[in-house]
Amino acid sequence: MEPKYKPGKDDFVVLLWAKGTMNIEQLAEGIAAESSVGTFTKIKTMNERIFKHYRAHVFEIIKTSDNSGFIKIAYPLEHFDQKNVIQFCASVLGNIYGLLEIEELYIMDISFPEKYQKQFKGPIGLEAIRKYVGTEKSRRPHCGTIVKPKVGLTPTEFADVAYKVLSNGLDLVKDDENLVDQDFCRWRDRTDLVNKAMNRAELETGEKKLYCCNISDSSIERMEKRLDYLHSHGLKMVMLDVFVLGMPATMHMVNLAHRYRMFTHAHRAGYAALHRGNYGYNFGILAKFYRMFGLDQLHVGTGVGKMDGAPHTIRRFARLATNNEIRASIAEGGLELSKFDKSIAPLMPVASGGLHAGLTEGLFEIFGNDFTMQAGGGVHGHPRGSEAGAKALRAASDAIGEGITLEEKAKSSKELAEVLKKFGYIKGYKVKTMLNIFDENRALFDSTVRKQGLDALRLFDKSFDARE
Ligand code: RUB
Repeated sequence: MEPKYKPGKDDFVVLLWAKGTMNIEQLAEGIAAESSVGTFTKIKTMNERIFKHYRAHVFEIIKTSDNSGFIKIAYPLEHFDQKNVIQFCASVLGNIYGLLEIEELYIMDISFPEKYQKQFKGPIGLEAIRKYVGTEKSRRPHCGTIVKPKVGLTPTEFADVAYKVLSNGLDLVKDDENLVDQDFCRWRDRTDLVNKAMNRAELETGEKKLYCCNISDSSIERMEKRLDYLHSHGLKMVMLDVFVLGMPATMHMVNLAHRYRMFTHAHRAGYAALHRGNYGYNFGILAKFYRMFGLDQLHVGTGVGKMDGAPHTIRRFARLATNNEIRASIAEGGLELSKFDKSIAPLMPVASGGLHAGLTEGLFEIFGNDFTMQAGGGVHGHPRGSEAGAKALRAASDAIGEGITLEEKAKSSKELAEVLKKFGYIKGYKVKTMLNIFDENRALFDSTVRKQGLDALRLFDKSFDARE
């Protein structure tokens, strides 16, 4: 333990939670050693130069019991291969999870030095997507749908749904994470028909539309061929299941898409296997990676829909997508300060999962204006079908741009009024109150988490929930 060590601007700082069968000081040193220059015993090959330049420094321990606590470790930039993110992951997110003495290990946050970030180009980004769709001035959230059911529709049925929603106000349609190229809906047939449907909707509405075709595949060659095809047919966005694809495949496909100036949409299916519970690492770390890699749209949760995450947690993820300096606290699970290099543009956060138009005000409190709201069941489950569902979602998005409540907007949008009746209405103030209470009591929550550990943080996440 080096309490006097002050991390410099070229250090990585890692905040983690650990619990185990040894005292916390030993656990911390074991983790730092295993993820840098150490082994289980003293070795003759160690020398002054290696120890000085490449070791990890445990500089803070927030002890919650003899054998548990939060640990901060700084890693020197020289430790890492600065063109190869896999080497970073193998060090910092690697062997330590298998150490016998560890019972709980959750990496909460990592700060990346700006020098390290220089290897990445970052997203084309949020403003470019707004420019393409034509919402730079209105600043309304983008609205889209995942065509449902997730799988089973034929290309004709799929394109028919796409036309209905795009011609009735939506900005974007997308495949679901588990639709790629099954026999009932081959990707090329689907793309051709959706492209026609999209062109027709664009002509009719005078608006630019987006289709996110999911090209995720275990074969890089197939993904490349699909990307080329989408590009040569004028499509502007492509979807990747980034977590299951893994980092190298994701980075490769993003780089290729960006050569074509095509935007990339990241679905994160699978991430929660690491993110939930007290073993693994927080989605915020992946969000940082994905933004540096250059994903242009990223699912970050909703805070009001069907997937996990309280409003304050999702707000932090949304900020990781859009801000260059992000301040957080231990009760939110983040380091005090995270910075993106100015070369890394903001990306468009996507709220998706159990959404419907009646949740839009709550989303606005969490995200502000800059996000895409995607509803699957919330569009196609409208009492009068997908067209009406699309109109309702667009009305809700327009309401945010116009600065009026959904109740007011529903006076001129029958479809929105029907959604509010069927699915309900979380008024914005309810989510705002949750966020305010969290912010006002942040110091108290921080000290509680510091005393009681990761379980206390999980409890705050559950208690600050605006859902009934
Ligand atoms: C949403 C859906 C998406 C989830 C994934 O459908 O199928 O795959 O958004 O979750 P529906 P996340 O709108 O019908 O619920 O965005 O949290 O990764």
